[in-house]
Amino acid sequence: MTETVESLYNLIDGQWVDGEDAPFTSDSPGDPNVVVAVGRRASIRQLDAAVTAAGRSLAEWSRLSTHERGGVLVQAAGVLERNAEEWGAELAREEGKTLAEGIGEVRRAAQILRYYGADGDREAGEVYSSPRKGERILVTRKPIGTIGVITPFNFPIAIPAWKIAPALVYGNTVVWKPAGTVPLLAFRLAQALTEAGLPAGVVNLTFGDREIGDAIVHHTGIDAITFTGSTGVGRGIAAAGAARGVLVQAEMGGKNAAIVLGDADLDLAVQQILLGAFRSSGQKCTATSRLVVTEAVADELLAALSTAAADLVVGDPLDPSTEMGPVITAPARDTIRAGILRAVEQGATVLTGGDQPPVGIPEDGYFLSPTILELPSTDLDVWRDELFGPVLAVVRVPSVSEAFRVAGDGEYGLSAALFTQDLTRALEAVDDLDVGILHVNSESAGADPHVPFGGAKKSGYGPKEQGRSAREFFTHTTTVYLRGGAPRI
Ligand code: UN1
Repeated sequence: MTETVESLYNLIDGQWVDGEDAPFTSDSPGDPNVVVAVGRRASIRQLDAAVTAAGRSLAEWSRLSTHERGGVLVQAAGVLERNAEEWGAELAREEGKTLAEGIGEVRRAAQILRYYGADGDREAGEVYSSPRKGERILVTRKPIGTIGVITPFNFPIAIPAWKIAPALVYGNTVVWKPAGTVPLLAFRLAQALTEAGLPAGVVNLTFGDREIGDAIVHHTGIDAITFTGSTGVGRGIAAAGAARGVLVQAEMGGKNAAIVLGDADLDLAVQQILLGAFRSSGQKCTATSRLVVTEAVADELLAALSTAAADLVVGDPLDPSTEMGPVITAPARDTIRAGILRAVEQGATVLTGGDQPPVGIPEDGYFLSPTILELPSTDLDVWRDELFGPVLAVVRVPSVSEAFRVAGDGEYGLSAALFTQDLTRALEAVDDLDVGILHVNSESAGADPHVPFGGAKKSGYGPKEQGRSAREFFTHTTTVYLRGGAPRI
């Protein structure tokens, strides 16, 4: 990995161009004095040019076969794989997750590109019988048009890949605004796609803040919007899309519970809950931020979990021995600290961690300690509010039915992790928990590209992501009544 400051450019109509708006710098949350990359934001005029280019390139791109489009994605996967170590280190430096997670994420993005690259080999629609003799009814899929893609900081390359890859393979074109905190990794993905031979204008990358995001959402040349990020912003985009009559896919918050029943394998539960709650410093929409434990095993589980959390090595994300890096920004750190303090004021007991950074950590970075809070009831704000940090709120419950009830309490329903060895209980949870993703005996985070990803209740809006759901969102259907002329008598 180089220590040089990278200069970044917007990608508009196949050209790498300097933005016409204000300059930006990307710093390292582990040491904000380190500048990772610099560039300039796109102007509204440039955003307009990006949308025009995406619209213009649509005809040619959508007319290629899915094999040709998929071939570009597979090539781009190869570029990511070749650069995984270097770009993974850049990811750790720019976003703050550990080196292993950074490299893992670049490889995951490659896997996503490969998966969608092969999607041309899968079924392209359906064939139905007809009530009329000599006729078949086909349902074929077509691209929607130009997709506005707005992505968050926490998976700076995997989430863009899992939105852009299906958009492209189904024949759409893209105008993409990444989170302002992780421009370097966005630039890397755009580089990989261009190096793989993506035609000019098919993916346009525009750096910017809220103004560029709003311009994408409201632009009449944008035919659908896919967004991952905060609930407030997602709902605004959903409303704006509805007003324009365009589809929105919004993947938003979560307040995901791990539920540990009396018969659970407690060693496994501790190990998995640690991963779910503290990997990426808890900055995943799928992170475990609630723990519901039945009384019978509560003391044993909490003692083991608190010790293990306190032992996690917090520090420089680029040091291979680090197990948890910083959070993304100073305001994020301050919000999380305030949330911890408020929980304590409202009666929570700190089992480990707390609002102070761990000792011996560079004070400049945005570090927090892995924190576990035991709550006297579910009335505390920390039970409901998504803090998006390394904070796990715990309640004890007397029974399995109460466990399921409190785990699902509130407006979110993204994922849950159930720890039990009883298949009957696991099947009850499938019915009783109103979540989009249920893990039985594994952590609440994690997602494979071939199966639907998204939440129940207010965690998501519109069609889910991934697998066949991605096809639902990124295509529309034409129903073809097909007859070969007069039926034979
Ligand atoms: C994962 O759990 O590995 O923003 C992926 C997020 C989700 C992706 C989670 N959209 O955290």
